[in-house]
Amino acid sequence: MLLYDAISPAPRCLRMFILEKNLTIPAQTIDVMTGENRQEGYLALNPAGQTPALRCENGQILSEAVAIAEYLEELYPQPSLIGTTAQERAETRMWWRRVELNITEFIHNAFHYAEGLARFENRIPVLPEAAEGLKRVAQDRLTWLDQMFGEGPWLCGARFSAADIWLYVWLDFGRSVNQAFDPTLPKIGPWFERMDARASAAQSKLLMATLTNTQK
Ligand SMILES: N[C@@H](CCC(=O)N[C@@H](CS)C(=O)NCC(=O)O)C(=O)O
Repeated sequence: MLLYDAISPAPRCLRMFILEKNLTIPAQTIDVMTGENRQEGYLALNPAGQTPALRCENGQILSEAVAIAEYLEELYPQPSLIGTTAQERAETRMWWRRVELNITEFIHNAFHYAEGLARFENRIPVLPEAAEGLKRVAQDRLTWLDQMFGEGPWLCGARFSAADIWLYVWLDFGRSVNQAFDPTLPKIGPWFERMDARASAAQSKLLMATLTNTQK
C-alpha cells in the first residue's frame, strides 16, 4: 500500500483517521503548492488530480478521502471509526454527510475562490464573487449543526467517529484561511477543544512519510 499524501486538509483528514486506527502506511508526498498533482506523472495515477490517493496492494489507485477511509475501515475494522453495526455505520455516515455537504465543501470552495484564488484560478473554474456568500453559508450550517448536536461528547454521542475527524480538520483549516468559526457555539466550541486535545490532532499536522520515517 502507498499513500499519496500532501500538506492540505483532505489528506490531513485521512492522516488523522489512519493515526486514530493505529495504522502505519508508507507515504509519498505530493507537492500541491507547486501543482505536482496536476502534472502528467500524478495524473497518470489519479486522473482527478487531487490528493489524497491510495495505491492498493493490487495496484489499483483509490481517491476521495472518504472512500479510502471506508476501504481502510473494512480492511482494519478495529478500532472502529465508522461503526460496528449497520445502525452505527448509518449514523456515522449521516453526520459525515451533514458535515461534508453543508460545511466543509463550502469552506473548501470559499478558500478556492478567495485566499487560494491565485493558486487555483489556473486549475479549476473559480467564482471569486461567491466566496463571501459561501463563507457565510458554512458558518450558518455550523450553527445548524451545533443545534442538532446531542449530549456528546462526539457527533455520534459516546462514539468517536470519522465524522468528528472531518469536521475538526476543516474547521482547523478554516481558522488559518480567514474562516474562523465562532468558538462560543455551545456544543461545537467545547467539542473543538476536545478534538484539539487528541494526540492525532497534533500528529496529523505532520506528513505521513515523516511519521513513517520516525517510527522506523
Ligand atoms: N473530495 C476530495 C477533495 C480532494 C482535494 O480537494 N484535495 C486537495 C487538497 S485538500 C488537493 O489535492 N488540492 C490541489 C488541487 O486541487 O490542485 C477528497 O475528499 O479527497
